[in-house]
Amino acid sequence: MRDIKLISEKSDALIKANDYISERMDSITEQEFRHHYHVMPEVGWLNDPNGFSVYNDEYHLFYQYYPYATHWGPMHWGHVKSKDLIKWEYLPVALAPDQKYDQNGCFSGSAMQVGDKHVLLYTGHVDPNMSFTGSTAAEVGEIRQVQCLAIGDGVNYHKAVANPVISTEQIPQNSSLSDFRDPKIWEKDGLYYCVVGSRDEDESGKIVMYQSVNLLDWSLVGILDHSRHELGRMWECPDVFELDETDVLIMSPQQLHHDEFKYKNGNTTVYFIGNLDYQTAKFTKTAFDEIDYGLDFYAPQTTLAPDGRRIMIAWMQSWDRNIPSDQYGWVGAMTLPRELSVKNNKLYQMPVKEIENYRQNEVVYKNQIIAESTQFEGINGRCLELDLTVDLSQADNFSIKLMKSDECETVVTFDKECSILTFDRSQSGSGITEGRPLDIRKVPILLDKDQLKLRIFMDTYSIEIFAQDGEYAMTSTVYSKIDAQAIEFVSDGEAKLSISKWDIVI
Ligand code: DQQ
Repeated sequence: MRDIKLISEKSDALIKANDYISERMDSITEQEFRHHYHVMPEVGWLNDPNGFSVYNDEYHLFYQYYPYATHWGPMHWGHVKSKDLIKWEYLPVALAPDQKYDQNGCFSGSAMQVGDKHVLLYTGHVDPNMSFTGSTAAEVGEIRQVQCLAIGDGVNYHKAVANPVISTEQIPQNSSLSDFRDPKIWEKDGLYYCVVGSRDEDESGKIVMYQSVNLLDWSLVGILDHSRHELGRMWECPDVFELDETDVLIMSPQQLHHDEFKYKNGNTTVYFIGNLDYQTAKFTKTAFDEIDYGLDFYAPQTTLAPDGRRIMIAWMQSWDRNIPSDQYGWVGAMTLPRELSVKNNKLYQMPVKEIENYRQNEVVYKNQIIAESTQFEGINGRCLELDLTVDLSQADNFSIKLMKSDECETVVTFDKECSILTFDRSQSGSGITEGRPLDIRKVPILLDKDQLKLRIFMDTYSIEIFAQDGEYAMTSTVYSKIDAQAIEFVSDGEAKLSISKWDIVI
């Protein structure tokens, strides 16, 4: 990599953020109201995963971060690293909004190792209307987004003197200058590429691709795909990768029209499977679908593990609603990292195998007939994995009640007649009072020989469900009171249940 000139001194904004967190670190020990095995902020607000990458044999994950409050504000990049994707260590905040081109936020972006350096590519956000304390007024009159470079050693990061490296002039014609963000960088055959989320003049989303030989000079290759008013207004957080001999594009479209089962969350995430032509940037798609059918899953990003696995992580939250954990001084968490695969032109996902190293206190029941409400000794709790197979040949439906107490429950039901799996948190007493009143999601599921297979991961305030060996995923937050620990099974016929349960202990 050619020598790239960097701003060497640390800004006041960066020092202030790190001091603010350090001063509070000792009091962040009240674990009862924090997640145990999901990445979450030390204190304050977290949204999108950023810069998910392997650097010097360790996984690094950055995140959109506003440490000073439990609401979104001028974005910093928080930072954690891990040897195994499950146990994470906090590192200093890597980026703060401190330059003219990112004065109102260092928005989402990505990272990769180049030589012995860790390279970050992120969006500089300038918004003259932002009035958060600490932000300076922009000199331009309109919102502008540009792409910027920072380089570091795994702990400290420095912005390039040449920033922005992709400026407003390089945005294709007919594209918004204010919705141009979230670069994902990768290298192929000695060239660097990045895709950036964009919005067309016609008010529909698109993805733009650039190419570079040296990380500083970028040229436009073309447009991967365009929503044509069918799939949202702005396409955020794109990611492109090769997997199982095909190309995959994932992204997070805003303002999708929902149908009976899909795109319920307003802002959701989709994948395209197909072929990317590196000469024209055209992505020819052969299949597409929503990535996750839960209520809280957004802005996923992937990285390639040293052993060749493609791993995805996402923000386990949705926009546009109050988030009850704010009473404990934090908001937002990541999903479990998930291994992706493509089978029969569909994207499958399963939690990374490393989570199994943290299983403890195994409890197993085999071939139990569920004919009425049933609880099993040892099957309860809030921080655990359930692995179950249900034979439904003698039953029409089957439910699991999770996070149950006398006051609340969250129910997962499979209805055999319609072949639909439903997640229902409407009785969870979760305290979601504002925003989109979305409490129920349904996904049509095909059973194999009447066998329903579920893996369910619960942490303090989350439930992640992987059905039929990862063909379907449903991820949701549930802010039920912490004493809601019971688990109950119900069926209208004679469902035959085999179940294993482990506590997840970090
Ligand atoms: N969040 C970031 C943007 C991105 C959006 C700002 C998606 O870069 O488009 O916090 O959640």
